[in-house]
Amino acid sequence: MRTHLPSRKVVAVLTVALLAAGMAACGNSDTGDNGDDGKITLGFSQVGAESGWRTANTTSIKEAAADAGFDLKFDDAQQKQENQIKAIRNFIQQKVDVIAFSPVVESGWDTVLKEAKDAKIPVILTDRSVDSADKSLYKTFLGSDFVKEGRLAGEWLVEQKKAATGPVNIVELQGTTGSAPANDRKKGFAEAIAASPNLKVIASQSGDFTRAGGKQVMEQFLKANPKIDVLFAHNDDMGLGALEAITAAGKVPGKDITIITVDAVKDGMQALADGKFNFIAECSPLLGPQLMDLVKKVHNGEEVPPRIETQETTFTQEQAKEALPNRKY
Ligand code: GYE
Repeated sequence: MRTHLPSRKVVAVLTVALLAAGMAACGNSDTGDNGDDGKITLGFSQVGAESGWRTANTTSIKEAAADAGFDLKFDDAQQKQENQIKAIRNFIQQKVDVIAFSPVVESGWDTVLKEAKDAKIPVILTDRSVDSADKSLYKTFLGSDFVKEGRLAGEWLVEQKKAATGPVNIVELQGTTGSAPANDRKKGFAEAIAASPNLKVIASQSGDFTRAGGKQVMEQFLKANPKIDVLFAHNDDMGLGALEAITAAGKVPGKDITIITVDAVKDGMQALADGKFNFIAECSPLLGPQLMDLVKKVHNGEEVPPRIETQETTFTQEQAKEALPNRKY
């Protein structure tokens, strides 16, 4: 019986042809792609999973990388700089095409950034920046203006308390010690309230950007200070943790203590709409699509602006009620 199977000879010819086509595709690597599949490989070192902001940021980055068709190597540093340095060194060893990372703290990056530069792997900073004097160690920094966020929080408070005659006691929950958002939000807030002598920060400590940290430090603040009028928390999560401590101390959050936070993630916006928070300065975590666009550009050797600032707003309780139904994170 005759079959329609191709002869051995035909199979052999086809195989050779397919192999040749495959090799041609692989050999087409003048763009510097390291993988065999021609995809851009992006090594991304994330800070951790400390907050609602961070979770939304990770989702944004993973989704945008998939949409862009990149091969993403994602590492979670669990809020430790040493883990980030290790991850970056791994990316260099694996010869990824581009490295992006959100530096947990500002200082101490020069050596590893120099290693990436020597390996000719472009680096993009996202969300948080570094304090390196040598700006040639990275291509660009995509993220928020944290000083501005702190200033907006302070300016709102100054306006609210402009009729106050007596002292207004403020406690501050700082983010991770040494991180850009903690340093900068503290600075912006302090600048904004500086001209109002009755507004005074009576205690300021790190809650590490976590709910547990916010709760624990607020408990200490409440024990040590009988009169607290205002809480400025450097993110929603610490503010949310502090709510528990405030309620447990028999005080009404949003009334007895005015609460100002930063981020505007869903849980924070809910607390604001419910009257437990009083004001939020927004900080957008949805950096993924813009980051992937930059990755493509630096990979192609295109010039990119050295600083790209995220667009943000602020929310009062009324504005939070309006915005909440459409909030994506
Ligand atoms: O505000 C906080 C997170 O770096 C902007 O980190 C980010 C901050 C954000 O843990 O919630």
